[in-house]
Amino acid sequence: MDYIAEGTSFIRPFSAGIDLVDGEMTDFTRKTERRASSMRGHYADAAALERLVADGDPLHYEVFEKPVPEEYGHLMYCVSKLLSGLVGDEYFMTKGHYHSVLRTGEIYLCLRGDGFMLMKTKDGKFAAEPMKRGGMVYVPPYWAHRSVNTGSEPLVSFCVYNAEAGHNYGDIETEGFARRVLRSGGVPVIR
Ligand code: PAN
Ligand code: ZN
Repeated sequence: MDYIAEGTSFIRPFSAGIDLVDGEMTDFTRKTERRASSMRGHYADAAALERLVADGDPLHYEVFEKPVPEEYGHLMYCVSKLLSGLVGDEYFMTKGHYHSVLRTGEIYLCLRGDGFMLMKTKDGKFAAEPMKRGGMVYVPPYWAHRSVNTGSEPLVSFCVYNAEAGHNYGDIETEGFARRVLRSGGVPVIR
């Protein structure tokens, strides 16, 4: 097998199932759950978040994966399911992250729901793209990304990114995002 590149494992092809109604990977081998208590420090209204934690600590989102080797050449992919809800006036959202290998991008294909992808760079650029069923969002290299569910049903996406990317959550914990998505007059406003 001298055609196998150094640093890129050879694996057998495989397939995965996605339940498009429930927005879940049906044969996942890893599931990450984030509840209200995992989201401390991210929402503007910390007291509202603590009330949610005390009131059953509801699920905010789940990420379903059948991971591949975290190496150059492989493509990691997942199904991300962000539930509908509010923390104070702020819509449920993901923690958000930069990729540890900053020069790696990502594609999100939205399968269900309504929301936004918020994106930011280290030097202060900001962007927001709508997410809705059938819409694709391209997250270029260097852009941190966070999804926000502004609808009444789960916001579900299929994500694909370089498998060696890694996730840097720490910088977002300290920097935050310049803008938030809030419900104002019953509709989402980015400010
Ligand atoms: C996605 C995210 C997923 C959850 O798969 O990991 O939506 O968001 P957080 O990772 O910010 O908690 C992705 O962007 N992977 O790179
Ligand atoms: Zn990512």
